[in-house]
Amino acid sequence: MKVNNLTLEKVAFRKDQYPGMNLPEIALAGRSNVGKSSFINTLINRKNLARTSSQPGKTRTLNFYNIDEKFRFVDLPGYGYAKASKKDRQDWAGAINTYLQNRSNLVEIFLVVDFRHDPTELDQIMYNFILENGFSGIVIATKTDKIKKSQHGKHLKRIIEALRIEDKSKVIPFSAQDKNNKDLAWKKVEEILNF
Ligand SMILES: Nc1nc2c(ncn2[C@@H]2O[C@H](COP(=O)(O)OP(=O)(O)O)[C@@H](O)[C@H]2O)c(=O)[nH]1
Ligand SMILES: [Mg+2]
Repeated sequence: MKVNNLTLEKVAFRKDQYPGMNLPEIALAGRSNVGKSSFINTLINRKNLARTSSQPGKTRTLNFYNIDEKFRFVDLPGYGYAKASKKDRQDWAGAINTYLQNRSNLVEIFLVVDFRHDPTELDQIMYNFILENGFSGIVIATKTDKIKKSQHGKHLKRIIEALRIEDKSKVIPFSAQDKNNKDLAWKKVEEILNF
């Protein structure tokens, strides 16, 4: 898909700050620092529209990116930040729940995991939560550039097993660094949006 115009349409702390439900939305969930913002930047060919950070735990907001007035990527707050307090975790769960329960235009949630490591317990919980909410469960396994090609098969298999994924085509190994599978990721997006 060719993208002409994109904006960070809204940064929302609360429900009353969400944009209208006039466009379909694809949300990105995952551990903080896993590469959610980088995934968005790569797909839309921007260096840093979606703010990336080497400091984990930074994004506390829901960021709505408007792509050509056709759809939105929604960068959800990350989880699993080691220094998160109990209140942080409650705030996080509240923010995610509020979004999910109030968004009839949400068409899919991509779970972003780290290709290098086995999915964490929180990844597994999030994945089940995504499936329970009726989404198909697309997984973006990012940072493949950090692993030797000869080891890719092994890492992919471990992710599929840990998340108990039946349909292998649901996992997209990805890299924001070398753009591995950028086209495939776009294809998925277009498929989901019926473009
Ligand atoms: N090598 C490599 N680094 C990445 C990749 N994706 C993200 N990063 C780095 O990981 C860090 C966190 O990325 P970010 O997109 O901010 O993660 P977020 O918290 O999930 O939004 C940043 O330093 C990125 O440059 C990737 O595919 N390959
Ligand atoms: Mg981010």
